[in-house]
Amino acid sequence: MSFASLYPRVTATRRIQSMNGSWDFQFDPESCGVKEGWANGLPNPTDMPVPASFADVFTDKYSREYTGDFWYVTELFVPGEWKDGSVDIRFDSATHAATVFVNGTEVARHEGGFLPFVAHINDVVKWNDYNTVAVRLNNELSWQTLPVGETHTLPDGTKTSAPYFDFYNYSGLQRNVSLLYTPNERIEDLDVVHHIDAGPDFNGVFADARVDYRVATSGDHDVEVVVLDECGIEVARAEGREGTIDIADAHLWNLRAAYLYRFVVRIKDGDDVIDEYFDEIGIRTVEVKDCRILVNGREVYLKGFGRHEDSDIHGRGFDPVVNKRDYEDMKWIGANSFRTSHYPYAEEQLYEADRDGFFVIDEAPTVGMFKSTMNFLGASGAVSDEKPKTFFDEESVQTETLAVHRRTLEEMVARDKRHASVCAWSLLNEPDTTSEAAVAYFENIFDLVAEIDTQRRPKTYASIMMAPAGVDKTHHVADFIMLNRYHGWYVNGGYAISKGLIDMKAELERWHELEPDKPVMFSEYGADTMAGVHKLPSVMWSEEYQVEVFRMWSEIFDSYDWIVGEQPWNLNDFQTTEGIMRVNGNKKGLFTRDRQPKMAAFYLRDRWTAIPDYK
Ligand code: GCB
Repeated sequence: MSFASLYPRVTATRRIQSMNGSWDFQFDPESCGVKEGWANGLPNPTDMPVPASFADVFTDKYSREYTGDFWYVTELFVPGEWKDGSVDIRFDSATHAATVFVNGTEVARHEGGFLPFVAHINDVVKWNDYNTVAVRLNNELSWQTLPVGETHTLPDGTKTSAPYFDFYNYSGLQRNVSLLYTPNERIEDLDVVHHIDAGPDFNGVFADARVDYRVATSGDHDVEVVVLDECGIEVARAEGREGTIDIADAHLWNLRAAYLYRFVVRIKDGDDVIDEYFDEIGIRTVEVKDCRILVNGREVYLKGFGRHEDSDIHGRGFDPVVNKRDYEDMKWIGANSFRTSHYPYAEEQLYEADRDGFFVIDEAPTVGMFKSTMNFLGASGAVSDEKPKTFFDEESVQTETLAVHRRTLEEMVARDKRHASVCAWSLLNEPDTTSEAAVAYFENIFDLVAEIDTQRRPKTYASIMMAPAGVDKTHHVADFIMLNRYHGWYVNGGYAISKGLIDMKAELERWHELEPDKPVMFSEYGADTMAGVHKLPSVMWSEEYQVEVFRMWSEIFDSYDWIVGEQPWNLNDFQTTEGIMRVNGNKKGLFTRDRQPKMAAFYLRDRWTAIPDYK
């Protein structure tokens, strides 16, 4: 797993050949592809761009809604001169489960649609020749997939997804696919932990820093680490697989004022470089203390969003252009943070957040662990009387789902642990925390992350409105309390909005009694709003009403100094499963799906540009 988690880079010793482009594509509703030899070529393919979700490129509903097995096949030339090294195909994501074949032979399997994996292909490849690469994917949801849902079969035999979440169940090869060449003896992992020495005159920007590092390799040769500043000037170096690097007067990574050092790692044999890898690393600390979140020892106030990787036609397919626009919109509005709701985003997003100084709450794809009316039953048709009400009471959840969850967290931390922008982990979104059965499960996964994240970042989960203070049974595991609350929309909507303010304040005071040392932040609140609908006086769905909802929330946030952040739902409107609760998608965006501001975006811009990133 560790090699798979290193972001691919070309260096003195490493090569990358992009496998993005047009692949052959075919649905396999009978799951007969393996038996019928589709791994060697598809009988009746159409072409499909990679990366992209397949759903929205089609014009018929059967294809868009397709649930089950489906295949991607391409031809791959493998350079003969790469024979002396390791050749691997890296899938940045394959949603949700994948089996990879090269020249008809299975080379890898992976479950989980939002994290990378590699297929090692040296043993099956034809060198300096063309090879057939086939991927069988499956996008069905169950209680053992993350995210969680069900798969139903309609009377005509077609399968359909019933997600326990509202975002559309986009799938396919949605991120980059690359062919990697690395030396056989190679760097497989790099771990860094930062300490800063902030003296009495510390201004938050420069401080003497100590970086504890650890390099994992697949051989025995010596390792060197060289640190370059942003001008390419060497500022420190160290020998050995683990040790400490001192950087005097280091330029720290800060919110919206990033600084990145280049850490170059080499395996050496005398003067010969056996392997070289580098990463752009920001030096910063993050901790929770006395009701505050501190970055470099300074108190931050988080302004930002819950987001989605979602855009027109591309679906969840990684699109650097749309992504860039999201960052520009976030900067324009005065944001300094976001949560990767509800799955780990493409690594390119995190590199952008590193460069732009965004505080990222990195969320696992653990959404939908709540069996109730809030699971968008009306929208998705996921109603089932057979299942118990409480998700965590189910035995298979405590065994199989827990194992999947643990493996996913290991992959997420391995991939994202070096990013300065990743300042906190969200291990679940809106789980059912009302039952005792959740307690041991939560302790298990929170302990795991405490153990594997050497930077010991704060950990939390997004709390659902039906598990308020006093009902929620798992908050003891969270380092800070993160609330999704919908006063002004799902409850206390419209004219009753003033009651929302009173009810929310009452709940907040209860939280503070229960957890007097933990800061609280809001990771969701908002109102569905159709861009262009205006009404005086306001009604729900109008742009005027969305502004009123945000004004109400601002009043709440400004009432308590232990509230450390506000992240409304959502940066943009996004696609959902069709249903009675949504008008062609979730419309709680501050921006439309084509990334244009609604009226409330101007309200928030005025508010946020007046609130400093550091208190
Ligand atoms: C939530 C979920 C989010 C939904 C949102 C909504 O609580 O976490 O995924 O999109 O509510 O708009 O209903």
